Amino acid sequence: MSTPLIWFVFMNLSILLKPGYCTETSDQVLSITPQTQEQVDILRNVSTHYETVLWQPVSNEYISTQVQVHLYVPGNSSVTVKAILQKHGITHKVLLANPNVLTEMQMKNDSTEPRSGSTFYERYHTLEEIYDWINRTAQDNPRTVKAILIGSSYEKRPLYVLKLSFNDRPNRKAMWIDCGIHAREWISPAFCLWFVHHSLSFYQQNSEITRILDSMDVYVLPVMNPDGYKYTWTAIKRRWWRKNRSISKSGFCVGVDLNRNFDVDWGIKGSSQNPCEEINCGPFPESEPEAQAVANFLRRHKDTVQLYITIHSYSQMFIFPYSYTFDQAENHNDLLEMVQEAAQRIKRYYRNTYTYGPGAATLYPCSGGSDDWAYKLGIKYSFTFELQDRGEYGFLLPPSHISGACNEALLAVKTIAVKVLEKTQAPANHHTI
Ligand code: 0X9
Ligand code: ZN
Repeated sequence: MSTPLIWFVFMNLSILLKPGYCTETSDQVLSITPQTQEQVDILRNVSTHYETVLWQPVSNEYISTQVQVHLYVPGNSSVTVKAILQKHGITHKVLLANPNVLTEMQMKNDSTEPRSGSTFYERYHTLEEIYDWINRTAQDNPRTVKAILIGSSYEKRPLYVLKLSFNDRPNRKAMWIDCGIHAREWISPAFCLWFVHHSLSFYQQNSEITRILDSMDVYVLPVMNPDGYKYTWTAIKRRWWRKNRSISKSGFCVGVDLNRNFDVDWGIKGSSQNPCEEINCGPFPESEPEAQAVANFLRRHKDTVQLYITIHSYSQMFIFPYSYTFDQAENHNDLLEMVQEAAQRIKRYYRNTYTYGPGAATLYPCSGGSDDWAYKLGIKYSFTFELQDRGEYGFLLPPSHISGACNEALLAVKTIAVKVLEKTQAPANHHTI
């Protein structure tokens, strides 16, 4: 070999061997749509036997033909996983080529960076920051906001609900919004903060929020799963945690899916008794202190709470009961009309698409969810919102998208709450002589 050729080979080798050069070794999120039952089986196998995380669907039992799967593949499994896919003719797209960069972007709290231009509500916050915000919000608004301690988490963190109450008319009705059941869905707590901020800033400025707050108290639980949320902030590889952090009896696995732990058809569909699984329903209904605290509070307030909304992500969907059965809810048409109107307004104002319908038929059949439980408790207007996006960034929605995602969801909450008022408020009292 001539000297220049040796140099050429050597120099290129040194580039190739540089750490991080080879994209095959970085973490990625793949999008795969299985075409046949054989491909479904292979994907199920890959997601259980290799170090991967299913972003969507949440559990491999929901993988089926023609349904998009979003699979997080860490760098060290990348070559093997892609080889298996290729061997079986399963094509994939790279959804996110560098999720770690996006994760860091979400964690970067550039409040000290004045040029960032984003407000407090346009950033994601650590659990400690959210607790501080809860305290500050209650302290700064003593006449309208109260922080109510409704219980504590498995790791003994407090569960605070903010009660927004703008007048003290007798027989006031109420609505409830909870966020952060699932730890990795960071846009959800961000929405609860956004909603409270909007309520406090636009009462008597925006007609819809004014009408709502004049007629209802609002209970907001910003983080239902504080232990899980905290955990997702502690290391990049923990960013995908979904459940709470309770240790199973065998001590072998951690975490119960709080949205499978409610006492409605508990443990039957779309859930697992295996504590190692993402959709573990726990040892018995309301076994988890977080679910029990919410259930106890709602049981105590069931005569006033008329509207229940629980905030999740991602996929842009408005879901209503039932998820545990394909039976139609008794007020199905009212619920459908409400979400349809919310989706139409979002389309009109923000040009974004939300799908909607009863959970079992629209998403998947599933027992133990908080929406069905609240509905069966008697809260006849009960919804699960799945916020942005539809998989472009998934759980890694950049901070610059928070305002868009939250404004859409806010419009939906207001649309539905106003409709609930129209359906439930007694018509003006005409005095007869
Ligand atoms: O599976 C869930 O808990 C929710 N989807 S998520 O991707 N955020 O995990 C949907 C819940 C819908 N309602 C019920 N299953 N009851
Ligand atoms: Zn969720």
